Amino acid sequence: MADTKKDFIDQRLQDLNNDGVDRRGFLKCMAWAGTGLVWTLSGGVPVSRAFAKSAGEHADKGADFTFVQISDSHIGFSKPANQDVTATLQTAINKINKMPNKPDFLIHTGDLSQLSKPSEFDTLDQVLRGASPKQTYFVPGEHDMLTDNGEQYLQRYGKGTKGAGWYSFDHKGVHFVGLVNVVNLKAGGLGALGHEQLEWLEDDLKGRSASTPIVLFAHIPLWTIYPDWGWGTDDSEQALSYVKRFGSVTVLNGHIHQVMQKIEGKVSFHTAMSTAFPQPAPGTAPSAGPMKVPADQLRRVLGITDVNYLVSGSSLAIIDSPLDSTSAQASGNGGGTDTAAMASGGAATDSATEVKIDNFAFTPGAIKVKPGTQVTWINHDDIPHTVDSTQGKFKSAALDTDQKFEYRFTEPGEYPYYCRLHPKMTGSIIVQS
Ligand SMILES: [Cu+2]
Repeated sequence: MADTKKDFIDQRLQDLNNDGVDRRGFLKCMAWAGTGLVWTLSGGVPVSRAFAKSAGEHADKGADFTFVQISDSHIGFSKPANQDVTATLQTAINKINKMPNKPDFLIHTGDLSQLSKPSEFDTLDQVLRGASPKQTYFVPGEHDMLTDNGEQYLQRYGKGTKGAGWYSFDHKGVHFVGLVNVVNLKAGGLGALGHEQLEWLEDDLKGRSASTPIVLFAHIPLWTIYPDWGWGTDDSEQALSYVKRFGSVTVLNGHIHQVMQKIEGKVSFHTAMSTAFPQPAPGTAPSAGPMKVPADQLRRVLGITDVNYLVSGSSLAIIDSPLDSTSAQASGNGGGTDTAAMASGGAATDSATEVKIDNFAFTPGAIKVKPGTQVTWINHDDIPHTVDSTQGKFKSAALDTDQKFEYRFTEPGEYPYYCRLHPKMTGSIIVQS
């Protein structure tokens, strides 16, 4: 595992050093400072770029239309990584409003809120009401489904959608599909679309001409970026098989709070930055999670104050020094446990009754207890987690920082559990007399 991580980082550094020259089928990670992605469609082919440094530069001459992707606003988050996420979202909207060519609409790729609270959704709505594009298309992130399995999200943002909120629409000859991959996640797995949605997608695309440009968007990446951190979707291969025959396919995601891009044949994959806080690059920290950077750097990793950009062909190019963003990570999510060691460790033999949730892991991962023991889980992360029995025997609410969940085990047996928001997080309680 450590070697894979090291290879990945080596590969990444090599990519960053190759002057942004893109190669087909080559995974490419970019330290890109931009808070939203502007998509320009010319002749049906989407071209992305970061916000212009000053309005008037690169004014999208001759474009069919433009739209802007924003993501991961996490309204309600107030931890050290960014204590005012509403202000940084507002800055993003201000920039959008100053664009010389007004975008036709916005796409928000999920994690609108931090804890699915009505007040958080209200704040988001209020900020978006000030955006010059009056239409925003949403898909939910796992943070938008915390309290009620997404019912409130559907009421507010999912009118006329199917299932957990998936839908499609056409705009000036381009077919857009919003997909939901954050519900019914299985222990140990990644994001998932599920059978019903896949059937619907196949049907939705069936009658369309192969020359129709297709844009798919979802919260969790629809390509495998880093499975150790759950950055991928279990059944995305099947979804992508339905778009193979199309001449131009663009896949947009959020969730990982940094920009990555991959081009595979006629399909190009892009992730967007967060308007709220950055996350570490894959494998460069003990876990995913909010990354604290020095205050004077925050707006740079969110890309608000000083965005430069280059357009090369249909791909984004690195527009800020990647070494700067690497050094910012050094002050990040450190001080954590060694997840690799933990994953390989067996059951602890003591009768500990407390399980820590830290750096996206349950510690200890497995414990043995006597019947009648009450086990307490405490979340030490800046991100909510849950404790869900894989066998349906217990289920916590979303636990915010420092919140606890307790469960008393009476019957001998093995009780595996996981976090339903981050199903890669698993643990087990073994009850033995
Ligand atoms: Cu979790």
